[in-house]
Amino acid sequence: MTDYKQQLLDRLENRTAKVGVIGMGYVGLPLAVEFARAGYQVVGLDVLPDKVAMLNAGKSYIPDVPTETLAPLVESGHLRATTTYGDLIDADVISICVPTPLRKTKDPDMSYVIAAADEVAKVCHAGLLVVLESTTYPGTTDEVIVPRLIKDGLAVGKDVFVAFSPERVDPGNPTYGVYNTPKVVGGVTPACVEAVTKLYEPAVETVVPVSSTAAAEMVKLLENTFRAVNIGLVNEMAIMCARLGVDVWEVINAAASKPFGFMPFYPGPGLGGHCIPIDPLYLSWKLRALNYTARFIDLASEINTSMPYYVIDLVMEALNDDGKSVKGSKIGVLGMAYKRDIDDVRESPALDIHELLEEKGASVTFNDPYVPNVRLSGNRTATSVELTAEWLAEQDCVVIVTDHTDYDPAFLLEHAKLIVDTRNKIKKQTGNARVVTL
Ligand code: SAJ
Repeated sequence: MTDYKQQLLDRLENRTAKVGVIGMGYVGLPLAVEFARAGYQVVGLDVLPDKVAMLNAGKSYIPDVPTETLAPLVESGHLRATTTYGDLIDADVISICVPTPLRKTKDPDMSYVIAAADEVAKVCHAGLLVVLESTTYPGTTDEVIVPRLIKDGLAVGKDVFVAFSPERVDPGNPTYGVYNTPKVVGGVTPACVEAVTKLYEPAVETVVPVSSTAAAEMVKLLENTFRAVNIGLVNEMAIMCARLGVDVWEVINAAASKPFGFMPFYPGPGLGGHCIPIDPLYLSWKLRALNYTARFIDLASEINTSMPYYVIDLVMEALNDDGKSVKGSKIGVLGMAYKRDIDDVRESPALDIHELLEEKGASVTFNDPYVPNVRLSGNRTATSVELTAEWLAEQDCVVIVTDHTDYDPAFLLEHAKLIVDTRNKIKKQTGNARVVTL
């Protein structure tokens, strides 16, 4: 009688384990790299052939994974990519890192997870460890992954091993990556926890086991709900401070002098990214099914999604002071990415602001050194314009939406007439332009 748990532990211990990672995106690729660095044989699976071809050529398309890091791992054979699930037939571990977006109706879109789980079921065998990394509602691993793996009579914790481990990738973070960010793991059974801990131990500095997959799923949702709610709080503080004639940035920075019991968050033009605006709504959706209303999540979402409209109000008031209307004005948007120094525009509030200004009749152009072009509604594409003194001078108003480090406040102040600064980028207002800050 084969002891599949021991067989798996041995393969992980001596690094002969073959690890499949499904989804070569901003989560899967950095994870695949750390598994390869740890010495495992890693096969990265993605549905996009172009991504697979680039990876097999040792070229990275994820800014957080330099090509210089990736190439040697491909050359040494520790990492290769494929579009074929059949290549995972002899995997000892399969990690699922696929998107968990929202549908237009704001409820979870589990189609990517289900599609991946159905494919994993086809290559499932005794001795396999499956880890779900995609952020999702509590219960997903037990309710969606497990049933697909045990259909041929395999027993969880004896023949197959199943766990959840939330991804904690912070795109563009120069300090924390997969290796030095503690990894929370929750297993269906104690044997599953033992196996998933053994998997991660050589690939990350710290493994943090919790008692169940639901606990691990909930850890991630607490982390991101914490951010969404606090960002919503500080966005409302910005609106209240504006009503009071108080500088919210001064208030936050002074509050941040408190060495305990306070953590600064900063107001902005809205909440972007594929995580913070979305993950908490997975939790509130799940609780609605249990007849409970997650009021903090709903309120934070309401405030955060209202911020682009608040920015439009600031622009209208600023132009009005100059005797102008939005309609017919030339407005330049600085930064389309959802946060500084990255190229990702998913859920970016800049897209809303660009569209809302156009709807009010403004002629809108944008500059973003990281985003050469963006897709707008109606299948239109807008292209980033060069940030020149001439372009700035042509604008009736310039809106700083993403405070990329590339933007030089002195240059903006020298050449723009009116700046609406939603990120407090223009700390000192010496210069020609009139500046309105969120
Ligand atoms: N934002 C604010 N005010 C703040 C902080 C952020 O308006 O004080 C905005 C940002 O501009 C951005 C959005 O919120 O539009 C999300 O910001 P974020 O810093 O949470 O960035 P993400 O979503 O790329 O990364 C986050 C991780 N960030 C940090 O921990 C700092 C973390 O929450 C998760 O590991 C990751 O999402 C994820 O994948 O869940």
